[in-house]
Amino acid sequence: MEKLLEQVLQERYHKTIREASSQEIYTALLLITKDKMKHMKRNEGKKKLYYISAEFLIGKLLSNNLINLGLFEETREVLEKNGHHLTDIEEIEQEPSLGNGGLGRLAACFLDSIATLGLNGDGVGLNYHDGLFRQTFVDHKQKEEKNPWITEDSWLTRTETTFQVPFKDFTLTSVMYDIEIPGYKNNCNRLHLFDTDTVDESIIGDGISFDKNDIKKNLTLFLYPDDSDEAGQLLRIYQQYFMVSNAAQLILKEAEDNGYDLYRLYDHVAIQINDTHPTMVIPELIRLLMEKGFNMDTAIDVVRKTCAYTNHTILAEALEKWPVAYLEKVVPHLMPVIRELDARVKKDYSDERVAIIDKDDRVHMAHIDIHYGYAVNGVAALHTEILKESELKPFYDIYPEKFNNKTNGITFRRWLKHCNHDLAAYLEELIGEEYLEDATKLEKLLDYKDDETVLKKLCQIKMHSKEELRDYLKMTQNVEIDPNAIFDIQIKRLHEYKRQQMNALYAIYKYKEIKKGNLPKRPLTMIFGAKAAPAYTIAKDIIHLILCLQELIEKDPDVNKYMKIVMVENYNVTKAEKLIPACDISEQISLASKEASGTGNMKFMLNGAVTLGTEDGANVEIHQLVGDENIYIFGKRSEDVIHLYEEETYSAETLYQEDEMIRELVEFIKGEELEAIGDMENLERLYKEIRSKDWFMALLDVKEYIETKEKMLADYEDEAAWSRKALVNIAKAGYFSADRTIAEYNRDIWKLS
Ligand code: NBG
Repeated sequence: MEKLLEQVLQERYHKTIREASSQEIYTALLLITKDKMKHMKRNEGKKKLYYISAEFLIGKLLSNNLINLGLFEETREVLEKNGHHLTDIEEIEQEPSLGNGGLGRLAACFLDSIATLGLNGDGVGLNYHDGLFRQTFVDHKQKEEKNPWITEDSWLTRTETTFQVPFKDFTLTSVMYDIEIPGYKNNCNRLHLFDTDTVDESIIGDGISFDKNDIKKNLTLFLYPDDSDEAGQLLRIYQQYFMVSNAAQLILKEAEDNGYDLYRLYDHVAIQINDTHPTMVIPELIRLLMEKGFNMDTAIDVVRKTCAYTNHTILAEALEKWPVAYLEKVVPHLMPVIRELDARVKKDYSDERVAIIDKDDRVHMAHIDIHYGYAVNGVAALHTEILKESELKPFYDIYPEKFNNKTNGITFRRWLKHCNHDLAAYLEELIGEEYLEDATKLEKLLDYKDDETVLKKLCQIKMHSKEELRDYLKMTQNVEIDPNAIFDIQIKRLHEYKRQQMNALYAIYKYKEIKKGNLPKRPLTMIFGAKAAPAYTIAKDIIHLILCLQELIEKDPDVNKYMKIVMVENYNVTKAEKLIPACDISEQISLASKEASGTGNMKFMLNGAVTLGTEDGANVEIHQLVGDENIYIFGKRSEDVIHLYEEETYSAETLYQEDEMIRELVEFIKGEELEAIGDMENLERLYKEIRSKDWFMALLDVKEYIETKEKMLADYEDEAAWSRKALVNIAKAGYFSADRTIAEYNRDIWKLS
């Protein structure tokens, strides 16, 4: 590495390693790594997976690529020797802004594991120039800015591959960009990101506003553009069709180039449809096969044996239903196929709930996937059960054999080895490096459960990570946090079902207690990180509440010694990598039944945080693995919650009226303390929402939540016992390796060699 780096820096900048700037070193390392990957062996096999996803939240790539290529340590040493730090070089890289939350990050972890397991599989998505958005806080409110991330030298490689994508009124020429995905000590796969040269970033005006009707110029500007009006919904359909038409054309081209028999496409191709965004790949493939001479029956049969669907949520709002009229406006050539798919379903099944086109003339995308794919999976055991027993029950009754569970996972290369260098190094010292390839080996750590030296050392490592986070937050946001405080962290998209508002009610409780003189033994630092969808008013009101509480507490000398709130700006993968190793308490407090899986919960556990959570998503499996001793569970169970929805008996107002403590907490939202800081319009709207609606039942669980958190804070004081909990969590995290998840997908669904 040293020679190469010297050489590239000389050629490009006429500088030595010592003389070069961080930017120059970053560029040189990028070029070197890219070139190495270009010449690496590809994963091959007679069958190939195409993982199609609207999001790939890949995070920064330099260090992870170096790790997977086995060059990380060496590079670090070379840099140190020459007066540089790899962490400074990492700062230069722009994080690709190609995802939103768990679903996108999962896709990225999966790409890493697919390559690591030596499987022949590529990702297919879109190259959004300005990503989701960059979040800033102005006057205690979220503001959205564009988030350009593509720099002159980047991980993207423009390829020669291009397709014609037909829409009703025009045809677009696509360009395929590739990002290399190296496996850990293994061959490379690729992520294909489609784009078009006509896109024009100069049409973006204030914030993230732009002309939604100018499709040629706006198509790949943003991920999830606002769809609260018709133009926005049409744009989403344009994006989705552009993504899947390119995918379908690429798949057929590669199959034909390999000389495969398209009538047996399913022997050579598996397509994973990641949530409903790529659903139109099904009618598009059918259409393209028919253009090649297939009859409808055969085309449907072949496609059905090729496509599999993953469901990531039971929230109705996220299950896409496009009006027929909109599809007619964008992709009229798909409608005959969709109508035929619908007619076949209606002929066989009279149950309206399984129809593709409903009586309001809307196309249910998930229904296409389930009828015309060969596998349907949920993302955690509980989630899959809920799909089978309630949300998708009518489908499960028809196709029990299609349903299966694939509990999510995370890549330990990024979420331990890279983000928590000290812990990874110590684990290596104790149990070797094997766990990076076989994560179940982490259980060897249990041998040290009662070893005082090990428990002490784990505490020291945590303390060091907390100090690093302190320095990082000082540098990036100019806030001061105290590493001796307990770090309680909730980082995830802002959504009422995730119940950040319940955590805010806890903050109010704590504030009031401290004001009353009930002082905690140790200070508490509550850290939040969350973006709210730009059109999701209540979510933005919750951010406003948290930011107001942050200031109230900060400015109150009676309180600020004992507690602190920090809302991290523009929460993203890079920030997660700094926050997770430093966490003591992992907040996983969604309303039971609503969080399909969660993957942050797994990352925290792996880094030795203890979960405070409901029996929801993968928390259930974490609980089973670590046992009652090593997790703090509270709140109503999913059966009870589902029952409450069915019976429509939940009343926030009753809880408010009947419980004085709840009433005081809720009243505080529009009380005089916050009035002095915040905007009453936002605070009152949120107050009303929680008091009279509370759709995700924060008031149902808030008291048990407060009690459980208080218990946890008390337990933290027994250092050895707490450290043992952390150790057990780390040791049991092996099950949540994405390598395990991917091995299961392959065994049960893809069947690649
Ligand atoms: C999210 C779920 C999470 C889950 C991820 C990955 C969507 C639509 N769903 O619980 O909310 O962990 O998917 O499966 O983003």
